[in-house]
Amino acid sequence: MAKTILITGATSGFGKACAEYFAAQGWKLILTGRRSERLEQLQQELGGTVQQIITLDVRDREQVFEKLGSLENIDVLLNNAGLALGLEPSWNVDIDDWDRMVDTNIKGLMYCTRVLLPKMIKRNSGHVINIGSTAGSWPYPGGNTYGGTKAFVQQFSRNLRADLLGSKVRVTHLAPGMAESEFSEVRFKGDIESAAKVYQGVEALLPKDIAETVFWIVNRPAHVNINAIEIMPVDQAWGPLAVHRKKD
Ligand code: NDP
Ligand code: 8X3
Repeated sequence: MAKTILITGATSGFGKACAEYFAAQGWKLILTGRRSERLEQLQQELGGTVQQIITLDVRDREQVFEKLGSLENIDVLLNNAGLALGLEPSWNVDIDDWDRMVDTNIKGLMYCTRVLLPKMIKRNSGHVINIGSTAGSWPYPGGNTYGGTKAFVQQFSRNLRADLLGSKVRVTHLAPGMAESEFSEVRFKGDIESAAKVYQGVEALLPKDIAETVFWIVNRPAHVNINAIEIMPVDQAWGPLAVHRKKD
């Protein structure tokens, strides 16, 4: 029987690529995001595999519980909706940006997980995949709260596993590095030039790379839990620790 995946943030980037990939493999989809017109377009493109589209802002707790609370038989929850805003040093950031990242990347992911987990526990089956980031493990200037939110995703995923021991519900933390999507356009608030510079001369990951990885994760045998995967483009690696030297 076809399985069902619920994707948050299906209107762009990783979420959209996952919708397309899973649809092509015969999965049933529940697609969510704030931009209804994009969800409708995706539904038209993917046809009958789309069970439902749900316009949803994951930051709105009431909305999440109201719109997702009655869903049954979700095999996979892909907690993907998220964003980075700005690359300013912490003493100079717009505090509203920090709030939005916390509300989306942390609280939104918590709400979606909390509303769907009880039914997974009841069925003794299900899989929660949380999209983190290399920024959750590896600091960089301007990563401040974005990296902090993704560190939350990593530890929350581990703690979920601890809670779920004894059930057959699986949890995976997937942490990508640089990937070309609308991510940088959002980070730089529509400044397309700055966004394009991020990927200049680099063969970045593509959303499809993430979709293929998610598909692999969910298709491991039922007794296997992939705890965590970190994935980067070959063109990206860690730098040495930074040292500040006096100019004298
Ligand atoms: P995109 O900007 O292309 O997609 C982000 C998606 O998140 C959109 O579908 C957007 O939908 C959704 N979203 C954002 N805010 C909300 C909200 N409040 N409620 C519901 N949906 C929301 O970026 P990516 O595909 O690259 O990002 C997906 C995830 O991957 C994010 O969590 C990001 O942090 C993470 N990531 C990205 C990397 C990259 O380099 N691209 C690397 C590592 C991790 P809509 O606007 O319609 O609501
Ligand atoms: C996105 C990757 O390096 O821009 O999470 O933070 S990075």
